Amino acid sequence: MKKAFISGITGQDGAYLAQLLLAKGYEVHGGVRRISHPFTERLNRLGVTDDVQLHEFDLSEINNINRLVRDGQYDEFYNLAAQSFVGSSWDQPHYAADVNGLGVLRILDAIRTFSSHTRFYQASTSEMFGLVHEVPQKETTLLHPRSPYGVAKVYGHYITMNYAESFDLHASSGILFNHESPLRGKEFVTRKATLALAAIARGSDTPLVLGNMDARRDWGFAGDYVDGMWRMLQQDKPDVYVLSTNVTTTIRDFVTSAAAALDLPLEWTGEGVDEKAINTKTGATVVEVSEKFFRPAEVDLLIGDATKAKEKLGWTATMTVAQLAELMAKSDYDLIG
Ligand code: NDP
Ligand code: GDR
Repeated sequence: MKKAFISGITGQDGAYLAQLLLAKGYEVHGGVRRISHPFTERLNRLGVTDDVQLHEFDLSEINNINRLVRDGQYDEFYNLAAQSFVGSSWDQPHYAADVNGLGVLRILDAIRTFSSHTRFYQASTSEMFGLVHEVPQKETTLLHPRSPYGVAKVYGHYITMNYAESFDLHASSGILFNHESPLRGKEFVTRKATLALAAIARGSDTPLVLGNMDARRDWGFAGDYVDGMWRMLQQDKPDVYVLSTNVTTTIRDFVTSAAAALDLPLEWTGEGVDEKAINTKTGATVVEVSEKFFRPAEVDLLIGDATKAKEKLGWTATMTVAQLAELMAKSDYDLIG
């Protein structure tokens, strides 16, 4: 039986990956932070809480990481933990650098020192591409991050490659484009939208208030992406792979699809902060725009080229963005009811 450790097991991807590895017969361990309220909500929703072994873990705590890696002697270590909300990284840039950057080094150094057979996966991100230098973006595209989050993740990405090259570790980095699900954090734009739209469909008259509607993202389903992570660690050699759907969509179009799935037909008027969406059946305002949700620097366009993952890993995304919007909107409708 293989033994895996998932940092960030309480997060969206951690929960789906735990479910996938359990189904493959792994012994699954995960890292959790001690907090003052229950932290297994997502694992509970997938029905796997009792099947995983949880350990106290924090990316900023080097001795804790050393002990876990030394004592665990894991076959695979998936580093999914991070300060993952881009918006917060301007408020807490030092924390983002420490956790998302140096935190990766702490794990790699522990593996190098105490458990060099452990295969390592680093959760890198399309946010590293930032300013658009090439379309679509692939493994070799110039990195130009636009947030403290993205800058810290670039360090994590390169230190993973460096430890693989320097110390012959099986350490791979997945550059994953946005992936969502009914378990997505409520502050991210897709889930924020589906929760608010579901409430409106259930009778609420509080509009959804968003920021930049013109940004474009390449959105896939999280369940597909954790399968890609696992495939990376089954290869003979470590490497870098992009996972994406190769389709890009504006925030506005995602919201329109999610609203349509809840029988809320939208008509958009105005521009910038004056833009809004009206329900064409009732005339009620469903979406408004506020300066408050714009970012100091924006990533305008993300669209990935996952050809390498398809050829080498046999991986492709299975869900379209319209299917994803519908899945999330209907799930939140049921959740609220
Ligand atoms: P989530 O925000 O859902 O989960 C983040 C996880 O990290 C949580 O389990 C959280 O724990 C944990 N965490 C945060 N800070 C620390 C810390 N200091 N020490 C230990 N654990 C910590 O993120 P996702 O599941 O969506 O993403 C997983 C990873 O993939 C992240 O690294 C993210 O940056 C990256 N990524 C995500 C993409 C996406 O579209 N989802 C795309 C590309 C990369 P707690 O529950 O206690 O807060
Ligand atoms: P992102 O996801 O920054 O791409 O990072 P998020 O959903 O937060 O933003 C996507 C885009 O939507 C615009 N936007 C808003 N975003 C939020 N959160 N709230 C709003 O009200 C709003 N209005 C417009 C943003 O400006 C942005 O352009 C996610 C995270 O999962 C990262 O951890 C991961 O690395 C990347 O995806 C790939």
